[in-house]
Amino acid sequence: MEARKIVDAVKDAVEAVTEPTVPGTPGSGTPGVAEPTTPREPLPPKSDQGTPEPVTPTGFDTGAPKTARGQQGAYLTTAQGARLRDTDHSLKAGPRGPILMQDHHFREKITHFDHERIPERVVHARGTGAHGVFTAYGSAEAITSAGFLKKNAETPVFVRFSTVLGSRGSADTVRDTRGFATKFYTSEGTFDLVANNIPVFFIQDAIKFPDIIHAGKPHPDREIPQAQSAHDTFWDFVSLHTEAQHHTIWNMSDRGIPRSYRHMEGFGVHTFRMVNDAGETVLVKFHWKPKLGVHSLVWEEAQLIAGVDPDYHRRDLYDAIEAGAYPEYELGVQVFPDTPDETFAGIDLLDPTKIVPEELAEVQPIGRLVLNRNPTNFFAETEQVAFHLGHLPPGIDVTNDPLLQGRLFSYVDTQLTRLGGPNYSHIPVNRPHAPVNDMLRDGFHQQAVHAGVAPYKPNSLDGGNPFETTEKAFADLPVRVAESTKVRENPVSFDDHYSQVRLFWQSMTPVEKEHIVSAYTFELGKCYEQAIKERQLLALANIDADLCAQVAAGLGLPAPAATVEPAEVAPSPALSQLGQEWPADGRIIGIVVGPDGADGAGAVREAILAAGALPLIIAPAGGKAGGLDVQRTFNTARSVEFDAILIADAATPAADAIPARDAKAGAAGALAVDPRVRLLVEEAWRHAKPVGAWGTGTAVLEQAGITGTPGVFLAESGPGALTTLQQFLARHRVWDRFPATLA
Ligand code: HDD
Repeated sequence: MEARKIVDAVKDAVEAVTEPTVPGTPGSGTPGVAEPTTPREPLPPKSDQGTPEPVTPTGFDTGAPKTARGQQGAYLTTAQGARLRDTDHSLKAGPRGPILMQDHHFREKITHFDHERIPERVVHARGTGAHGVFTAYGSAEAITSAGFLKKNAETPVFVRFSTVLGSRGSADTVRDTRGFATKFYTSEGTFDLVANNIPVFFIQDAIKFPDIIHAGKPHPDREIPQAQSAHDTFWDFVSLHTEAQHHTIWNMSDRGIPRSYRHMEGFGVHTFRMVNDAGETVLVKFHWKPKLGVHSLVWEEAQLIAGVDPDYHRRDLYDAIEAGAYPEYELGVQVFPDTPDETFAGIDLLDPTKIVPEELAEVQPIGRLVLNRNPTNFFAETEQVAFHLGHLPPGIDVTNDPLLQGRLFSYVDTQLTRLGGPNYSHIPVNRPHAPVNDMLRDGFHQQAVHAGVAPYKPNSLDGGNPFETTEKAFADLPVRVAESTKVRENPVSFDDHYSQVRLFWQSMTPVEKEHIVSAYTFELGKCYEQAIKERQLLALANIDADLCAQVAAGLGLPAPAATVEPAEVAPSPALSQLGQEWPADGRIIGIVVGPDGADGAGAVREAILAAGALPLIIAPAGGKAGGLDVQRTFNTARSVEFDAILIADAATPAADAIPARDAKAGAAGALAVDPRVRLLVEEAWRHAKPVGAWGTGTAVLEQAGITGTPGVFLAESGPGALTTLQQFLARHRVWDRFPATLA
């Protein structure tokens, strides 16, 4: 009896709060703009929203509509095109009854949703992509027959940038290698240049790839840490497997935390072979050089961004393209004679843990890439794009680099799981722009309606089609393969694991060296196993005694003696990121104003825009500040978003807006500075960014105690501040401020 009462009471209460309402109608409780009730013309489908066109060997048109899967028409339909009256309620046996099995719309909707996810990439899972155009200079015509490298040839491309270790949802700014994979849709077949922002690799033989990746990925028991190399298994592996030391020092340098994908070099890593129309061959290494120069974050900044804006690099690329600040890169090659020993200046060109310093072989520009279009749909394009080193047009071929050889297997293999079968080249983003006439048939997700009856050769039934040809065809070069016996061995030249690591270290400026020492100290400091730290210190001793001593001091451990005689190396200045000046295009400058704006802020904003950089007005609240549109408020702004800060107004807050813990801000009688503005300035200063002020803004610099330090300037007016600022931005950071900071 008691239980019955409780049930009734609950029922009454539930009925009281479930008065039926119509969404979007007055009184329905739906805030803001109501859902439109009459259909409008939808936006026209974008060019790449169609289904893949039917591919047939003979050009047979199946008559299928070309845009069958683009969003079309005003009315909702099932997957079969039947219009629907209601997609908000399942079909039930009465309003309170169970769902009926016959609800085909419910089952279609939920089943499709249940299968929306595909496996993330086993490495490089986190990434972002863009479309662009590659224009050849013609300078490579003498060394390759590839049509897309002929003078002024324009080739559409898709690029995907990525980190390596993290999962799909991990942060962008972690310390890691970055992928830089480019698909050139050439008229002679697709060419994929699957590159990284580091010119060497951890391993010399592809058979070790699962080992290095298992070591770098999170620990298998706890699945932590995410997207990090600062843990025991990574350092366990690289300290034992010392050929990884070269790649590792690049990761520990500022290259491991790029400022953006627009500020990053790319390297094909391996040596490739090019062949010209006369059949002559050369060996080449590919380099991408960013127009904006190579710049990096500082470590504390990278860590903060990972929390404040984990999509930082993805957002940067997307916003830059939307704003018309198209990222640009120049493609270059180092060219070497194709000699039987495949070495250059004593460097084994088949060893992917070695570079050829640019001072020994100049990088010769062969074309320019402009990224000018964001994907329409992230999943369709960026997630489904599939790269493969074996996608080679006539004129470019592989070498026997054992890492490259293994990659030739892995990239096709991995797509079979990731994209669910062998027909991934039918996915729009993967479709070649060259005519396809293969004899591959059937399989999961087949999109082509192949005509003909004889997908085999030789045949007579299809008139002997398709025919082989020597004209513009890929040729397997008659490269000599040494007569040898089967072995599981590397060439002896691969045994030198330290001399080029030393070369890298010795090519760094003092600031860059300081950052490398901090990075090693941080990462090893996160390891638990004493033996691993000691073993890595031994590897550092074999690289450079000074490097080892500094890291050992940071860890509080003795510096071991080297076990390998240090090599004599000639530093390569091209490896340093410092010492040059670069355009300030697309750099982001925060201008702090008060609630009523600030004198000169509007003029300086215009001048920044005219200089090709991006000004963002930061004010106490959103909306307008003295006629200026406010883009960031004191609540939403954080220093890491900006390359420089200008304070036009001390932005004096109302007394009660200052949190109690900051009540001591400023000396007695001084302007009260909003603590968030002070934090903005202090962080920017710590990260060696230029900071300037005029008017009452100068009070902020004084209260932060940074007046008179390098890169901190007081200007008479807004335009005056910009002139000074540009000089600092050209060098990216105020390097003189290091190493006084611990960034
Ligand atoms: Fe790899 C993806 C770059 C060695 C196996 N790799 C992948 C991507 C890049 C690279 C940029 C992401 C492509 C995308 O955006 O879809 N990988 C490199 C470079 C290497 C390298 C520059 C050394 C010079 N990779 C390497 C080895 C193996 C693989 C030695 C295996 C033996 N890589 C793969 C893979 C991935 C991949 C498992 C994962 C997703 C994919 O291929 O499509 O096949």
